[in-house]
Amino acid sequence: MSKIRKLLVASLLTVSMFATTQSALAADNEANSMETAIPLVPFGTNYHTIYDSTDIDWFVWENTSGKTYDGAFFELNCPPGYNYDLYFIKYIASINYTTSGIAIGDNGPGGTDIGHTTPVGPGDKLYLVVSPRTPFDFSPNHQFSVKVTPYPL
Ligand SMILES: [Ca+2]
Ligand SMILES: [Ca+2]
Repeated sequence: MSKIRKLLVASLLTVSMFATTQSALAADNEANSMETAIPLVPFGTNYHTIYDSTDIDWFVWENTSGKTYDGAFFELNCPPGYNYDLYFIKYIASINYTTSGIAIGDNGPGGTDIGHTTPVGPGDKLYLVVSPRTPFDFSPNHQFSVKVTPYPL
């Protein structure tokens, strides 16, 4: 690799690291309510932080595909040493936007909390709410991730 190319790669890496840090910081006060929930891209992994003991983060996936999925899995991956809780809320479009909510089972610090729902009709909305399990479970420097996986494809 030429010297110039190496420099270019190094500076690009610096820029992307900076961008990641910036978005994590800028996101601190975001997504604290249903109205400001962060849209989830299905199958994508979405990273965020719980920046203090009172922070909560809302995410939403709306089934805009026009089709009915048999179901969807969703998950929260906690950063090592931290335990966050996952609460799931479903809006069912075909039943006048009936809402139901459930706390997803806990798998401890660094664990993955996994839930499942069936079916997911057109216009349904799946909300994921992430919160600290104890007053000591938060870190602006460690990201958790959430993911929703509808099926079949
Ligand atoms: Ca938040
Ligand atoms: Ca947990």
